[in-house]
Amino acid sequence: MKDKTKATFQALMPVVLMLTSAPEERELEREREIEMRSLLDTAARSPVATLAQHLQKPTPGTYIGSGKVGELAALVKTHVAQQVVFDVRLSPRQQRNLEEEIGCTVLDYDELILDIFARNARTHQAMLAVELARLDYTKSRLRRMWTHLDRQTAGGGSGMGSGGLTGTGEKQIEMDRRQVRKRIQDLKTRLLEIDARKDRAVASRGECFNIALVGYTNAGKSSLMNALTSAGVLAEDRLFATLDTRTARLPLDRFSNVVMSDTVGFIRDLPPTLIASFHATLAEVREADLLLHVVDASSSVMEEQIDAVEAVLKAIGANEVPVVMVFNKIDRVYSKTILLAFRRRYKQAVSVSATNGDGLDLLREIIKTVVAKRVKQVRIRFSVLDGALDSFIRARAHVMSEEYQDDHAVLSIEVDDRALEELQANPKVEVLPQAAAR
Ligand SMILES: Nc1nc2c(ncn2[C@@H]2O[C@H](COP(=O)(O)OP(=O)(O)OP(=O)(O)O)[C@@H](O)[C@H]2O)c(=O)[nH]1
Ligand SMILES: [Mg+2]
Repeated sequence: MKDKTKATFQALMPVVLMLTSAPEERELEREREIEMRSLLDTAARSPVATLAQHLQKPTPGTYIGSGKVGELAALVKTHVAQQVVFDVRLSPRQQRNLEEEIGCTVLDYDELILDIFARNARTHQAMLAVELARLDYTKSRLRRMWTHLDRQTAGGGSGMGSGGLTGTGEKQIEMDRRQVRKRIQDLKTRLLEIDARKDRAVASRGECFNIALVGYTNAGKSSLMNALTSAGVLAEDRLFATLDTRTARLPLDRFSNVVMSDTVGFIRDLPPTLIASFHATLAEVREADLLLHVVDASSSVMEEQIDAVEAVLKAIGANEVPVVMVFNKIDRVYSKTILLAFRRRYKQAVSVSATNGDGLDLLREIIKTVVAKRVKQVRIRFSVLDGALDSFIRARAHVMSEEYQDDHAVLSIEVDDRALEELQANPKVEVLPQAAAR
C-alpha cells in the first residue's frame, strides 16, 4: 500500500524537546531522539530546540537538575516555544514545579502518547478507551489544569511564580474531581459492555484459526495485513496509524477458516492506563491461536523494540500464545547476514518485505504448518436429509472426499480440535476413525 502524503496543512506547535537518559543508555540516545521527533511530528509539534541531560538518578522535585531547568527556561524564551516535551514520565508534582519555573506547559511522555492516541482514535470504542486513559491521567493533575486557567483569567503571565489558587479555583478542583470520578466510572461500565460483546464475537469465531499481528508501531503490521488479505486497511508512515482492530479472512489453500487481525501498535513504556483502557481492543491478541510478531528489521534498535513488544504482551496476558517472528522491511535492511544471525535466536522466524512481497510465500507455508498441526482427519457419517447439518459441517471442515451410502453421506474431512469436539458432541453425527475405511 502506498504511503499517504498528508494533504492537509497543519500548523505545528513550536516546542523544546528535553531528552533525558541514564549514562549507560548512551547508545540508544540517537534512536530515542529520532523516535521522539517522529512522535512530535505525529502530535503536530515541531521541536525548535533540543536539550539533553544524562542522569544517574532523577531530581525528586523537577526530574532534571536546577541548572538544566534554567537552561530550558532560557531556550523557551529565545525560541518563543509554547511547550516543553519530556521523553520520560513525570510525577504530577515534578510537572507542576517545572511549569512554574519555566513558565509554559510541560508535557511528559505519557501525555504525548495519550495526545497521539486521541488524535488517531476513529471508532467509538477507541475514543472511549482514549478518553478513559486521559481522564485517569488528568485526575491526579487537576490542580495543574486550574493553575493554567487561573493564570489566564488573572491577566496572563503575572501569577506564574506562585502557583497558588484562588478560593474559586480550590472549589472548582473539588467539583471537577467528583465529575472526573463519575465520568471514569461511566466510561469503565461502557467499555466493559463492549469488552463482553467483543469476547462473545471472538468466541463466536471459535471455529476459526485466529492469527493476530502484533509489533512495534510502524513495523508494517497493516502493510502485511494488506499484502496477505484483501482487507485494505490504512497503512502509513506515521506512528499509531492503527488504533482499532480489523479482522479479515486469510486465504490459505485448503485451510478455509483462518482469519487475521491487525491491531494497535506498541511502543516502549506504553502508559499503563492506555494498556488498561485498550483491554477490549486487545482481546484479539489475548485470544489468538497464533501471533505474528512483526519486527522492523531496518531499525537499528530492533532488539529494544522486540523487548518492548514482549513486555506489553506480558502485561496484557498474551505471553503464552505461540509466536512466529516476522522480520519485515528486508528490502531496506543494511546487512542480511546480521539479520540472519539475529533471527536464529528464535524458534520460528521468517524474513519478509510487505512492500515487494519477498518471503510472503514462506510465511504462508509456516502458517499452514502451524494450522495443520491443529487439524485432524476423520470420517463422519450423517443423514443426507439434514441440509442444515450438511452446511454446518462444510462451514467448519475441509472436505477431502465424499461418498453416499443409501440416504447417508460419508465425508472424509479435516477439522481442528474445537470443531471435532462439536461434531463428536452432536448426536446426529457418527464420527468414524480414519482407519475404518469402508
Ligand atoms: N521499505 C519497506 N517499507 C515498509 C514495509 N512494510 C511497511 N513499510 C512502510 O512502513 C510504514 C508503516 O507501515 P504500517 O503498515 O502502517 O505499519 P504499522 O505497523 O501498521 O504501524 P501502526 O499502525 O502505526 O502501528 C509505511 O510507510 C509502510 O509503507 C516493507 O516491507 N518495506
Ligand atoms: Mg497499522
